[in-house]
Amino acid sequence: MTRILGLTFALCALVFSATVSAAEYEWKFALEEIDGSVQDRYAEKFAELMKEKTDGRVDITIYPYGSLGTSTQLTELIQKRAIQMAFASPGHLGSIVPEVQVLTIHFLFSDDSRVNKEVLASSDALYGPLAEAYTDKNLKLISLINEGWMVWTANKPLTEPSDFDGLKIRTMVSPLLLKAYEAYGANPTPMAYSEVYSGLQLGTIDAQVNPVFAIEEMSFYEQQDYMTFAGHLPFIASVVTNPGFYEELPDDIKQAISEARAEADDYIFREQQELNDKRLAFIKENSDTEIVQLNDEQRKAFRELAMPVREQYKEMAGDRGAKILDGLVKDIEQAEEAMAE
Ligand code: 6CS
Repeated sequence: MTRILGLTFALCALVFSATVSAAEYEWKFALEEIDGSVQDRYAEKFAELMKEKTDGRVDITIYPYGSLGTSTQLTELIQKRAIQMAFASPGHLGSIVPEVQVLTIHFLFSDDSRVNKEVLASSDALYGPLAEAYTDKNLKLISLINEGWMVWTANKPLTEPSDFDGLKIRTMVSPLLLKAYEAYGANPTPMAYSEVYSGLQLGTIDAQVNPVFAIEEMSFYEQQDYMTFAGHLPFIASVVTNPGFYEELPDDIKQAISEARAEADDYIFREQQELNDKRLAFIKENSDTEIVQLNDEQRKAFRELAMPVREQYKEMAGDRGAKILDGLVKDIEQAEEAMAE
């Protein structure tokens, strides 16, 4: 009932927010993050590039988190063709597209962010069978971007798996994330992004995990004494549209999307690194939060426990999921080799 009411509210908000514009195409781009975030910076750049490349024929309005609903509600708005573009993080989208949870598996990606960028831009596994899985759920995958390394925050350092024993760590809602943290002995608690701060404040959760920029802009660090960097997973988000809407676009607009996507991907790769660095410096200067960096030996203990989660992924995502996982592992290895040359 709450979800239906939320969606109805979002649809009404969209109707009332329609503005007069001279552009031939007016698109709404909804974010899972607030103003100034990585997704906001990406959307701003994408909108600017689309305007330039189409001589103003495409005008994109950005809707930050909170204006249209939770991540899952934004995905529903895309499926219903009520909005034209949105971010959909695998950590939430996995409840709708099980195969996308491959992008939430710990210690699968390279430690080298440049390798991950290449893979996210052009992996055959991701833009082949994974994109097909999106289409089956009435979504079109436009792009995949890396928003920075996920960091664990808690009121203690999390340096070995036993530190997770019974820890109530908030996760996004995709079911594989629960398996990932259960493998470390934790008590994972899925909830919407908007509820995390109060969850930490009221003690309904002990810990959470997000990239640095988000820990700063959502003020999570105010409620947590430690940030532990394990390098276990880059935060990946997908940019989506509606397949029917996309197919009806003329070829020149589709071409502009393809070019704008490639340029915005390059831009955000640099921008997110700078933003994450800047916000970590801010947290260090403005709080007593302790920063903990795991060494190779410590990471190995977590990696070993995370390996069986790959089999659990295959059980959840079926034959197509198995093909995506095996293909992605190869694509990462090949990109690592190419980077080493
Ligand atoms: O933790 C979350 O739910 C959210 N975190 C980020 C950084 N972006 C969107 C996502 O919904």
